[in-house]
Amino acid sequence: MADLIFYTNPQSRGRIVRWMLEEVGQPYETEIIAYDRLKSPEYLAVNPMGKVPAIKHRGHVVTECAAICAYLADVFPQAGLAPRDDEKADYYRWLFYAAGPVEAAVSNKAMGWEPTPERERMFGYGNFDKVVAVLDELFSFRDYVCGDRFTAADVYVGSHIMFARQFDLLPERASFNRYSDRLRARNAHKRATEIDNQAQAVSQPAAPQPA
Ligand SMILES: N[C@@H](CCC(=O)N[C@@H](CS)C(=O)NCC(=O)O)C(=O)O
Repeated sequence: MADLIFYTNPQSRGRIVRWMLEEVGQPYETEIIAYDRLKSPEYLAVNPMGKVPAIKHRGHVVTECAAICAYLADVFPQAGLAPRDDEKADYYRWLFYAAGPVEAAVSNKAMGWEPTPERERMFGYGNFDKVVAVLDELFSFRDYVCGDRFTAADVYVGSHIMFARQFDLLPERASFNRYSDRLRARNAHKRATEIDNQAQAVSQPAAPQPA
């Protein structure tokens, strides 16, 4: 069995972890889990949430994309994706900001729901417009989460911005476009996209055309 196993489905947030794995550049084995197998006893033994992605590294399971990105950056320091001491404040701050407020604000908005102004204080993200404005300001003044250097936090924060923009769940901003272009230009991002697109094509072959 490989040291590092990646459980994913190409049509999922697993794409975030695929990109991270390609950035890390260590060998890994992929197990594609079809959506109808996510709640099987075998997969629930890996992730009791029955969700992808997950990784198993030397027998230890890690779930949650943000945790997986941070874990891989830590255990493979040679990839240079973990933060230096002077980058840790930004790294953790924005990684958790994306996993908490951004994820909640975007998914609630996608469902057509927002807290009323009186209830905003109960929600970790306050309101969607505020979350967008804070992200926009962040990337208006820096190239990457930690300033001028790409880290694992960019894989996660950048994926949220790119996925949300792709489905029009975030408004267009020049800062988001510049940041996304910078990230899409990375070889590891291109490789990861290609691998997952191919896996998706295999799992969903085109319907036969009528004669
Ligand atoms: N908080 C998790 C979310 C994982 C998640 O929701 N995965 C979705 C696909 S994007 C899934 O497995 N859905 C299948 C299901 O819930 O049955 C993470 O960040 O990894």
